[in-house]
Amino acid sequence: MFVQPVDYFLAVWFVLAGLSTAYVAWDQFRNNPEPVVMKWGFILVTLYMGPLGLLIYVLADKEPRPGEHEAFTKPLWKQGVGSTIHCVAGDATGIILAAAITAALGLPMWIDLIVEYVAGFAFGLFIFQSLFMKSMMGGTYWENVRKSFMPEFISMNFMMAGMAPVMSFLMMGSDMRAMEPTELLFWGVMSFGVIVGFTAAYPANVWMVARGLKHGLMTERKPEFERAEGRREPAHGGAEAGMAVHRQAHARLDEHANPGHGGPGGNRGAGHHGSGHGSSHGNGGGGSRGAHGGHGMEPDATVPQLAAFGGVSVLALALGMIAPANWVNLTLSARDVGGAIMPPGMIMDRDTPAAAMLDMAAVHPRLVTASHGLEVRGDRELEARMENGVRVFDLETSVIRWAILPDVKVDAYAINGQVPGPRLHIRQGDRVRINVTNRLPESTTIHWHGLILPNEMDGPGEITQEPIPPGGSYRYEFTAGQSGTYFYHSHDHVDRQQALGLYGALIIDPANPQDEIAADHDYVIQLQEWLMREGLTFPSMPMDGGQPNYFTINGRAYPSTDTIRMKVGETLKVRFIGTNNGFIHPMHIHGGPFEVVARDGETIPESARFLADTVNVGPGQRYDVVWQARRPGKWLIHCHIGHHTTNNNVEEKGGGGLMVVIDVQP
Ligand SMILES: [Cu+2]
Repeated sequence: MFVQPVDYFLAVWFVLAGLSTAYVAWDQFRNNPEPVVMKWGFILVTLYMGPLGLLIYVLADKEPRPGEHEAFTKPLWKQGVGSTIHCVAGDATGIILAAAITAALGLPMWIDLIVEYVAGFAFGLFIFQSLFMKSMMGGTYWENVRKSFMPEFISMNFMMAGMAPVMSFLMMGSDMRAMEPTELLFWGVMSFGVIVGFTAAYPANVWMVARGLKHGLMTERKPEFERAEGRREPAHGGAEAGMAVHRQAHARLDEHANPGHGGPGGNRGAGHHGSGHGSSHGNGGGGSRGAHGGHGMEPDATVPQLAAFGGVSVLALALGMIAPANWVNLTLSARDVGGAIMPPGMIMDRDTPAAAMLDMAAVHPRLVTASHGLEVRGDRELEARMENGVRVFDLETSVIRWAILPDVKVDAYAINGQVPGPRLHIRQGDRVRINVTNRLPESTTIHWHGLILPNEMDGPGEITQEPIPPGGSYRYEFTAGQSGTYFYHSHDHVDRQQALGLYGALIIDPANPQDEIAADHDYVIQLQEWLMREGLTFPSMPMDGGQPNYFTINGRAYPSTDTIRMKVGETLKVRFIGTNNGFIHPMHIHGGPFEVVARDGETIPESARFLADTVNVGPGQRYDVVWQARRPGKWLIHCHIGHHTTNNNVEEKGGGGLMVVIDVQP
């Protein structure tokens, strides 16, 4: 799914890769005189490396003009490319197939890497390299497997030394959609890994071609007369056709009298192996000693050289496979964290458990079922339905897109499609039943904060009840014996769910209306922090990478918060509710002190009430305060932590976030 800029980039990349591959395939089979295995090598590598594969093909292998392939492909660097191509074509195919399968099976990343190495090596050795050798060199299949083993081992080690760290760091990086084969990002990581692997394996391949250990590029033509007659396939068997190819190639090369060839020994290996199987450029080089025209190569690498190169390749492989485990948790699998997108600043190390990652992961945009602008308010009072004297409320959780500012929308966990959830307004002594249906991608529960009720109605997941699974529901029922300012919130994965919006006000009027501390205006303030980066919403929490950058009162950030309108002399009861999840907000009112009349739903006896102008509203706390409008003008209610009155660290219209204006008329 397209949720990040990289997704669009990758879509373009893979279209280009498709076009590049189509061109290489077309050109290989129509114009390029080389063995079929080599044609497929370039086609596969172009599929994996996209436009880069095409570039390599055109620069190193595509016959520039008819008859020039032999001379064109002779330089050692191109022979090295050819050798790397048939290594990468086999190895990468094995690695990518293994990666897709292990991801689907849900194996831990470190096992993935080992399976990928084995599969890549096997694919390269048994299929690509040995079949390739056999078609070029003749001999039995197992002879070729034996001869290919050491070159393939060295090449594969370097290939994986480059590819493994790319996979480890990017798959267990910040966007773990890279672990899901259903995501473009997975294939993008594979492509990038192949490019890095190709680069890492190339120097070794150049050396091995030069030493006659591996083949590079070759030319294979149909005899002239057959092409002239327009016949697609040689009518006669391999040996005779091979002879014809041989003669013709040599004839061409003589005509071209390539002056650039045969520097002092530099092309020796390429020249040597070319002449060795007699299908290409062959014996022009002064240093060439292999003009015998028979099958097989005669490697001139010494045992110490091979041992040293092999040893270093093993070290490189070990480093590439093991070193990333120092930084990222390679014990996790696609099933543990696949698809999770982490907040940019989250510190993830080799010990970070999958549950921590899932807790902090972004709300996936594909889960959003509705999108609302500023015209839809949160905290709307929910009408009860009467059933046999019981007040019945239906609550339903879901993922919505919610506007906190005109141009900022968060992906929130909502109750009845609003943030905060609907206000439940009841009277002391009411019997209430609340049916909660869960439409979230994860389980949830609801806790009735501060209420005295039967234990099984209290809500803590796995403690008093089984969490409500996605699609499930639970019936809460109790009699409200208390009165005052309360609230409800999720009590399952609270760290994540409440921080994404699962809470709402529960206002209980006293049974005796005389017990209500009266004011001319009554305003509820529910606080919340948000973390939004790169278009994605993460649950904010007091943890690295979880620090919030938006703050809301009743689901809106200033200047989109309400304005409270009143007249001089009138009183305003503000009910602060600590729906904030991980942060404390010293809430302050301008224009003179207020009287604190209730705390946590409990009315404070008259003699103990006190004046203040700031109260620390910690998570879960409630303060009812009564403020009198003494003078006309615009007076603020705001959090006294400066950062909490900004929107993404920016002040607009005098502030942001946790700020409400009281507009007092004379
Ligand atoms: Cu604050």
